[in-house]
Amino acid sequence: MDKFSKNREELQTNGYTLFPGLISPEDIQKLRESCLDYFNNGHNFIYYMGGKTQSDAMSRIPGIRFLLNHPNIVEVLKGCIGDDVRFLHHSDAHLNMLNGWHKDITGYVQDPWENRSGNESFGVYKIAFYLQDHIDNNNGFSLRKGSHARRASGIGELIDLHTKAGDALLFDQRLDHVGQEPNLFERIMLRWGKASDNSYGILQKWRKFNNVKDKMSVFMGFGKPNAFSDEFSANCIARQNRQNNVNSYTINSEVASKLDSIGIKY
Ligand SMILES: O=C(O)CCC(=O)C(=O)O
Repeated sequence: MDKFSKNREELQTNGYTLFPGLISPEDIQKLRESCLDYFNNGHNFIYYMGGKTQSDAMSRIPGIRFLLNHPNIVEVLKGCIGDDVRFLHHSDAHLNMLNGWHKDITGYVQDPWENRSGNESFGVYKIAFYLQDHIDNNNGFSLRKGSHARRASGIGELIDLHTKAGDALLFDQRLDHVGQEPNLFERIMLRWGKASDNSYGILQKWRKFNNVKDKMSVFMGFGKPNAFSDEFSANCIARQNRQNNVNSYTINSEVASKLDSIGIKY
């Protein structure tokens, strides 16, 4: 038994594990300020699902990079995934994004349940930080317990996590999950504004009118050093490049040096 035995067991059995208060209120404040400043003044984000999103966020938003070599986060990643955990070049920051139930792995790894030669076992994870409390609302993260172990969707006990700012959630990217689901009005607006940012302004007014707090989050992808992770990483980089409207990706030098400093390969 070690400090993370229970978390590894939960990750394997339930597909997720939670670390309450892993980062401090000061860290949350720094993340909130950096993300808000970026989304209010940055030019590279895209309008997506009623909100704003930035792919490859670690390269684009310098103020959030401290997460990469944050001692508590590094300890959790190494303790749960392994000392040889890899950064998979995947990071996203979101503001007020809506979405529906999905498995993140869909479209990134051809068959995440197959037994690969060499007995490689799947191990592609996300670590997620919600930058506000979700204790009294259902707009944070909901999931189907154990659904990472099944190809079919929609199976497993429904859990609404109700995280607090500062909690970290580590989950298997095969897990069925959802953030804030759009209601009928929001669905109509999303459909109407699909090809543009037309719906953004109206949806933000709608949030204010209904007293729904802003929602921000930061996600990073890490995995075991194997072919599943390589496949995920390559497809994720391609998706990020498409969203960022660039043809190629090179790891940001500060991102690389932070990872080098704590011995995480990429
Ligand atoms: O919007 C959220 O809170 C969840 C985001 C999500 O599901 C994702 O990035 O895959």
